Amino acid sequence: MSPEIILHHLNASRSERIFWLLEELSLPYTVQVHIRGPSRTAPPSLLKISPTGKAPALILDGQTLTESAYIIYKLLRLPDIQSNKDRLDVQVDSTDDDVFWSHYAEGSMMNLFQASAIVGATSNAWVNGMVVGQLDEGDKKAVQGYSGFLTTKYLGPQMQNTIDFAESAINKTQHGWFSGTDKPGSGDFMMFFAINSLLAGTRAGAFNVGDGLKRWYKRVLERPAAQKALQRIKEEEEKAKSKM
Ligand SMILES: N[C@@H](CCC(=O)N[C@@H](CS)C(=O)NCC(=O)O)C(=O)O
Repeated sequence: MSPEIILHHLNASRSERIFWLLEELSLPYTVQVHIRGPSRTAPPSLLKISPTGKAPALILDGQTLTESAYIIYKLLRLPDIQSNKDRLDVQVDSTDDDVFWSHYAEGSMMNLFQASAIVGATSNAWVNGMVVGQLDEGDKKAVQGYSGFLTTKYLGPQMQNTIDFAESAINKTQHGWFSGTDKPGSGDFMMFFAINSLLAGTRAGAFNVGDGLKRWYKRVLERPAAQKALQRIKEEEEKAKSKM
């Protein structure tokens, strides 16, 4: 019997990773969408579900799971998945490469990506008078100058380095998956969010993404499970927005 799964999703978030994996595993799931507020943070409804107030959160047979890498680990450890692992087109048992790329995705890429997004959003809010009231022109220039320095001179080059490192690594793989095998594994699911944002999301065109990562992304999007995942995200978000 399939476990009962509820995925708590925040629009434009790391939950994308979990949609893709759930579709690959053909596990039925329901979705609860939480829509970001004007400040781009999660609404209080997510904090009622998840102790961290962050997405994704997954309720698996009544147990609340957070941290996307842990959610992926728990889904891949489900007894039905373990007993079917040879028939699935997913690297179910994590390889060393999967573990490496899962850590890299969050610990090296996303921490810089997120820092840059936060600097961008908060400096705009300051300049627009939403934090300490209206600023005079000199203060606006100072906020813009410092945030511009942080995003373009400090965080930007480091973000580009993380992309270049992933590019060089994917080009060295035999099969073109971060798992190092001929199937996508936890490392691939974890890397999906950053690469999707670089090629089709909020960061599209902002960084130099090489052909190796573009090929990886194309291979992901050719998979029926990834297509179903993106379609489901779109439909669930539209349904939630229409009820607001
Ligand atoms: N390391 C966590 C990060 C979770 C996280 O930061 N999620 C973001 C969305 S991508 C979030 O919920 N942001 C809303 C907020 O911070 O208010 C994971 O991989 O699940």
